[in-house]
Amino acid sequence: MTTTSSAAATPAERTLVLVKPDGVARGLTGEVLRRVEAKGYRIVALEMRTADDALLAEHYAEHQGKPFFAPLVEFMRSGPVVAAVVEGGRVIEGFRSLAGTTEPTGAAPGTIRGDLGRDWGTSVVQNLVHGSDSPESAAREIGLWFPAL
Ligand code: IDP
Repeated sequence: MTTTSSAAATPAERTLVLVKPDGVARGLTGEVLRRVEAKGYRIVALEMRTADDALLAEHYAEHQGKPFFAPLVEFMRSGPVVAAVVEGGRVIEGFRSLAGTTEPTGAAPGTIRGDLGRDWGTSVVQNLVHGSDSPESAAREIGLWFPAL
């Protein structure tokens, strides 16, 4: 397989990554971004901010009506998050592999959630990071968090 032909290269895509309030509070922002960059992805936008209810209601629109929706929004606005737009070939799937499964207890060692997360006994799963789950979600979420992009 040749890697020199640009015509054969996987087209770059973009995803929205959030270091959630638990990740920021634990000082893990650098570790998360280090893993993103070490994998070969490129950070094309980066911002620390505290999200408000309106942004979070839109961001988590698919979870409205679920029992964990209110605690999830409360958790997500409890402190600053670091939002990043990350670019690379198949980065949507790739970042979700780096993150590991939703529940940190069962997440594979080697993943962000598997290595660094645990069950804190809270009503919402505190799992350090968010990554968009599809090209449609990525486009929608990047538009919400970085409207100027
Ligand atoms: P993901 O972040 O792994 O893509 P989603 O199913 O999109 O997981 O859920 C969004 C977030 O909502 C999770 O990361 C987690 O913080 C929280 N969450 C998901 N399912 C539950 C649950 O059953 N109880 C409490 N919190 C949950």
